[in-house]
Amino acid sequence: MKNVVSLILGGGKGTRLFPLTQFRSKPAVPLAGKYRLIDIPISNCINSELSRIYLITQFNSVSLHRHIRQTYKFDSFGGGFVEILAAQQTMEGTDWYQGTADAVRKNIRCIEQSDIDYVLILSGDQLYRMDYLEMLQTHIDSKADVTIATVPLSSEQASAFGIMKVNDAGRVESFLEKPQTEEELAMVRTPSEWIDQQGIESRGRDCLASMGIYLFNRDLLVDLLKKTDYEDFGKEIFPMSIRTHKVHAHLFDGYWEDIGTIRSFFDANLALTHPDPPFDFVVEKAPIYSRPRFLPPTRCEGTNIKRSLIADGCEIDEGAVIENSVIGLRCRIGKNVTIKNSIVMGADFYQDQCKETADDGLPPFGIDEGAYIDGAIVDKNCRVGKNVRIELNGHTEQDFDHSDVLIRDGIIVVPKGTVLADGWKL
Ligand code: ADQ
Ligand code: ADP
Repeated sequence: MKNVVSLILGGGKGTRLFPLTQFRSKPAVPLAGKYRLIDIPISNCINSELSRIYLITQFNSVSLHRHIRQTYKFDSFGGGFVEILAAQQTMEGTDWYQGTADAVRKNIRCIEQSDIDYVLILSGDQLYRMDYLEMLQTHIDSKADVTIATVPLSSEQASAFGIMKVNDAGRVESFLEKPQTEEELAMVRTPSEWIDQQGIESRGRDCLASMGIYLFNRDLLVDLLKKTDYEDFGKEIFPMSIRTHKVHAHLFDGYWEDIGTIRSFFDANLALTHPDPPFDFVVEKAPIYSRPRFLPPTRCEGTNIKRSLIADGCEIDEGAVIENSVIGLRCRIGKNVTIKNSIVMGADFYQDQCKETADDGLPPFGIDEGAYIDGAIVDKNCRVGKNVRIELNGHTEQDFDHSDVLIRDGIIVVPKGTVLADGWKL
């Protein structure tokens, strides 16, 4: 589909994912032990035969740039590409992106090329599998100017999303970004009978949430961005354009998770360890791509592993117990270590291949003998010493605001590169 160009918005600050976003942008946050969040929308594009992809970034984007450069190389015959558009000073302006629409406006030249009819706008921080060609079909069939992908949610969940009300034909009649009160919500509810009539079981859900996935007719998008100074799609462009243009909804009822907070990130990762996970990486015709790293298989020595994902290149020693956890790349786990209900992201390199850290007297990279970890996210390149105990034990967020280790949304987070000496306890 050469007349569709995809723009992935990867430039949000990611403050609610702090400290995972302290040194990296949100789309570069590791997922499921060996992927990064950005692999999801890019793989969905490739699997939907959309291979002209721009990625808009602005914060901490070094590791994101490296990942994209090393992963997504298309052959020179198909015309596909993944190109990064970082915020930069130009002759026309020196501002950073002020919001999602502003980010697209500042890169408008990319979509003004003559052979583009449609622009697909995506978020860089969501976990879902979607065939965007089905959305394009809805868009063409309904002769829409803009189509918004939408998922049914209950009223309790609605305040975190853009909510829209549609008419019988699926045209959006009202749109409110993150309605906070019952009065606001009442203006944008869609009768659950309408959802049932579309062949999707409403199960009491009567709110249609925007998934942050938009398909625009190119000329309209260019026009809207040039003639207004609106900065945000949800807050400004949609509430305004539903009056003047044909905005349609494309209903989606698969698994879709916005990974915007530490809690949603933690829950989405651990859900992948279930025998019947809500998001399945194993779909032969629509794989999720990532960087080929050519790492050796993981070696386990008398380890007890239950309901867990173990990525490539790990070494796990005798007596270790791993339950309901995600263990990332190149992770070294010592003797008699226990890891439960946790995400351990692994390491960017093997310690013995790095001169600076090979013999510096600190605990080795990974999790050393006898350590106990329950309910935590241990970011990359951490060095957890012997018999360290990382567990909540009744502690709250405030108790540890100034410590090396933080508590966010009830989850312990050990930031990237933290060293915890032998015997350390929370
Ligand atoms: P939010 O997720 O709150 O709601 P936003 O913070 O604008 O919206 O983020 C959307 C995407 O744009 C993210 O991938 C983010 O990284 C990126 N982004 C944010 N600011 C940016 C900027 N200045 N420059 C470049 N990229 C930027 C949105 C919609 C809701 C919808 C939810 C669904 O506004 O209507 O329901 O997504 O998750
Ligand atoms: P991955 O995709 O496996 O997560 P990255 O491409 O993000 O890894 O690489 C992570 C970082 O680790 C890069 O900055 C890379 O240069 C660095 N790195 C890799 N090997 C070594 C090494 N032996 N010593 C120090 N840094 C290394």
